[in-house]
Amino acid sequence: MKPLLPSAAFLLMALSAASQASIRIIPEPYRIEPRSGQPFVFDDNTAIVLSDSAALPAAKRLSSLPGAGLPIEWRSKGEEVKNAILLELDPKLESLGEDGYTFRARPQAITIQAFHPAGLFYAVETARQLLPWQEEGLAGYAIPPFDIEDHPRFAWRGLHLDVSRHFMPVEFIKKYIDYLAFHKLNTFHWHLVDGIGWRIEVKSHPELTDWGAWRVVKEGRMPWQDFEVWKPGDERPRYGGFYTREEVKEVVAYARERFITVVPEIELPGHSEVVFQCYPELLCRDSLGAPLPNIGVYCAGNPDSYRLLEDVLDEVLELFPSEYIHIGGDEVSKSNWARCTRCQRLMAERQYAGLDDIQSHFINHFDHYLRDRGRKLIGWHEILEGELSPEASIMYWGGADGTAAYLRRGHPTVLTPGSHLYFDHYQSLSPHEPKAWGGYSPLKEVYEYEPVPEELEETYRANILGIQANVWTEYIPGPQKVEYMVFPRIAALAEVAWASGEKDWPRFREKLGGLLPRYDAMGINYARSAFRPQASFELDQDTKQLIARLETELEADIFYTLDGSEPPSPSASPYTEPLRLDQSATIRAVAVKDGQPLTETETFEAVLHKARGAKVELHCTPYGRYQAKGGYTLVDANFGGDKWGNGQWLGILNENFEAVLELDTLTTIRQVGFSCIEETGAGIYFPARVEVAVSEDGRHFRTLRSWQNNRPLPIPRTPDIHTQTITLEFRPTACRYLRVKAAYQPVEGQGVFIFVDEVVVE
Ligand code: TNX
Repeated sequence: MKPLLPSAAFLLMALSAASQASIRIIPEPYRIEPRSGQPFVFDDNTAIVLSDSAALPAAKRLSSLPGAGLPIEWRSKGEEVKNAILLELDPKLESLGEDGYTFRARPQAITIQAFHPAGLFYAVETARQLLPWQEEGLAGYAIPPFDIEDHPRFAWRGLHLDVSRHFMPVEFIKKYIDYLAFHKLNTFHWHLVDGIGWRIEVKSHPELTDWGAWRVVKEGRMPWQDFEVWKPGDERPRYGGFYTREEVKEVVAYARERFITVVPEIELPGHSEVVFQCYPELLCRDSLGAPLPNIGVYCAGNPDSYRLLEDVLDEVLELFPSEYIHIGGDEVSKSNWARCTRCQRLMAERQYAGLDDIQSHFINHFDHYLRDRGRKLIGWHEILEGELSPEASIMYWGGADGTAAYLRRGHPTVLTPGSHLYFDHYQSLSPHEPKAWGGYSPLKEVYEYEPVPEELEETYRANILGIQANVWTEYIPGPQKVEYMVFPRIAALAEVAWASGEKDWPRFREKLGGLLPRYDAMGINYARSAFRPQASFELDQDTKQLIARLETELEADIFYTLDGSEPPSPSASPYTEPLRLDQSATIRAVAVKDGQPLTETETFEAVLHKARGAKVELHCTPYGRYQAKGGYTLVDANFGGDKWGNGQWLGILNENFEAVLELDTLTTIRQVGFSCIEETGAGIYFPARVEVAVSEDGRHFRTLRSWQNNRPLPIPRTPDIHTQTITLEFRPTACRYLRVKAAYQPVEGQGVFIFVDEVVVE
């Protein structure tokens, strides 16, 4: 006979399994140890208990969690507590650092201890994720027994926001700071100045915001095209805004209560067009005394440039107590310096070898200026051009694979790699994504980012101050879209910045699935991009069938159709395994939760053309990172999509494209489609000419057809991305070999790419 009651051992096992499952915290704590035994259960008398006023801010924060409302009570140290959450500082926990804490849940009490109030603060953020978010009160809510010991991996855990390209209201800045705190981030990099908007009040130079905070709105132009400062009296509509000194103080104080440092950025010596629209007299001048064009760069030979910036920095230092002050320093256009009399004089006097030294002269001046006032300079990594002051710190924004080389330069460095942590980049490859700057950094890539390069010598590792994600707002007009671009990638950022353990994508995925309803409750407009089905195609070389895989980054049920109808429809099927296709098909797919589609429907064309899987000989050399799968890229029945940097496109630089495809047997063909992509602003152009030739022996080719690009020249440089299939039709022709040539479009004074993908043969 079977026993009616489960054994005690089984009960214990079940309990500990359950407790483990429910402790889902982002970022992952250093150590979580589930314990056996009874849970802690809240009732109407549960209180927060403390014995030290240093713990009071954390106690208040805990008490104000949604639905918590727990009373705060005082006890003398060491007194036994029951039915309470005890918050206390413990000098013995120094080894956990200022941000570390321990969190123990037992049936009688929850005990939170830390060395420093910052640690208590982070423990409360952990508690926030353990408690329910509905405003229903906690009575009856149970917390399983466990121990947490936690501390962060990196000291600088940053998130940046560009408020120059688009102004963000101060209420939103506070919300943003709350978002950082929720994710245990501790540095808010406030990008207050850039070429098209000055956003911080400066008492000594009121023009900077009276004029420089506003720009003329121009229909159909991007804000930086024909940028023009708006001045009172102008009838045209204006756009902009700025933060008053009072607002800045408010933000800094708000952040400090959350253990967040606000690092201000004042761009110099470049990215400053707006400054010279306010003060044209500061522009570099040629030998006749005429001002040089406003390319956003300060004159390095004019003492007034330094005076203005020192005045600005004096006020910035008053408002911001941060150790680091960011001075920009990225992408400086230096050409004026070569033509400016004063800059040339400076160069001669100092015997500088080149323009990079002028840049260093400028940067190092402010390095000293800040150091004399007890602060540290940090700037984008381009400040290394020339000879940078050894004390200066760097913010590295190149690709993650270039990190080690920069760290070996020996400067303290914050890593903000453009390859992984640019939250202005796309989160999915779907054409439904709202316009972004370019680039592609999906959630999983952010999560998988490893800051410390394996090959980096131990001695240089200490140069890593930490990591940060950047949010540039060229295409982000306001808070709603900031939230879209930042969430949920901020959760992955938090993991990389805080957690020390092995990466565990399935666990992160599951934890984030649990966090999304909380984001909903917080009213956050997070992106559902991680629920957009992505298709990948693989050719089965034996059967020549196309295997189509559908997947989403975050867990969801996918429904698809092959008849063109919109899923979830009666004809939709749940996706359970890869599809094997014998002929071309249109796959439409969507992720569904509780019967509701989570995103727009994605459409994928599966194309089974006659050259699929053919042998390919390339007669050109794909460039650098744009090798994709080599010649096979052209016939893998996989289409590159509309992002040229996604590793699915072949890029050829300053060279004509040429490939020979060898079909399995003599085949009759009547059409060739040449897939290409263009972003003229990035130097990628459609070809000038395409030509198709055929052969039966692979040696003697006969040209069947050619195509000529008849666009008027010069072709404008724009950031728009276009894809095109250039189709060449001809009389049905039997062949074994097919040669495709594409000539690149020469452009005066610059390199030109051709980007090619599938060659579709029908
Ligand atoms: C480069 S990254 C910039 C920004 C742009 C960004 C767009 C850096 C230091 N400078 O000015 O907004 O690219 O992704």
